Amino acid sequence: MTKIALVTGATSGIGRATARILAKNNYKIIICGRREERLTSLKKELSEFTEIHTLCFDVRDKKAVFESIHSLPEPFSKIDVLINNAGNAHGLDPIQNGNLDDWDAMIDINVKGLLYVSKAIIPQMIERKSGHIINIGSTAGKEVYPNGNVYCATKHAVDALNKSMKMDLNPYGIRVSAIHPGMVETEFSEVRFKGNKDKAATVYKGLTPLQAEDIADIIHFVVSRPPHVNIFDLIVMATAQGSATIVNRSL
Ligand code: NDP
Ligand code: 8X3
Repeated sequence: MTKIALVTGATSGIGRATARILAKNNYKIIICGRREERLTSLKKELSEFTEIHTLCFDVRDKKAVFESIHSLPEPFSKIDVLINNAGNAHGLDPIQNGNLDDWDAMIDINVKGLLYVSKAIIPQMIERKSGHIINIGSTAGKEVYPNGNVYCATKHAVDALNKSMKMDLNPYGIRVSAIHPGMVETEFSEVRFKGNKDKAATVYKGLTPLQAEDIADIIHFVVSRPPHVNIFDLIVMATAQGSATIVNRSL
């Protein structure tokens, strides 16, 4: 039977690559993000493979999150797979120089946004006693690095929420998985450095980083295991990366 997946942050990077792979693998997909024109063009691209529904909302906007998800038309209303992917880093400053707006953005998007979307969808999964939640964490949720402070804290929170969801949703047979990527070349660093493309490019200079498609492939693998198999916690790094701070720029 065709499954329905909802992907947050589908307008770019890992989320968009995930929507693409799931579309080619018989999922109906609800693609979410704030950039409506990108949602429209992705819908156009993927409609040759599957049915696509777009939801344009900011995950920080509690009301918009619940109204959007509760407004889903019947063919899309029963969500089998939720991919909590929307998120970004904003800034890379020592804690003493941190920008309060950056802190708010990261906490509101990466943690509270993930919680709002989950809260809007979990009740229907509980009712059906089935479902799968994929939380996109980060190696920054497993270790910290200089100047990573608040971003790392938000991804540690995602790691904790993933573990909590696994326990709390266990009685209902809902699968819960976290995927923690290392360096993936997406728009992530452009967002972190506020549109400075040159600075963003230096992050990946001289190494072969992960691509969004590498993570999307893994997400597809995780969601396509048989129902009794729950991959729970997965760290994925480029071969060139030894830790958050150790990168081999000759690979
Ligand atoms: P991108 O910047 O390419 O994509 C981020 C996505 O999140 C966009 O689709 C964006 O959509 C969406 N998003 C951001 N803010 C909001 C918001 N307020 N409301 C709704 N959607 C939002 O980055 P990645 O693909 O790399 O990031 C995806 C996830 O992967 C994030 O959670 C990130 O922390 C995580 N990650 C990334 C790594 C990397 O090195 N790239 C490594 C480890 C984890 P829009 O702007 O249209 O709203
Ligand atoms: C994104 C990867 O190394 O910038 O989560 O934290 S990193």
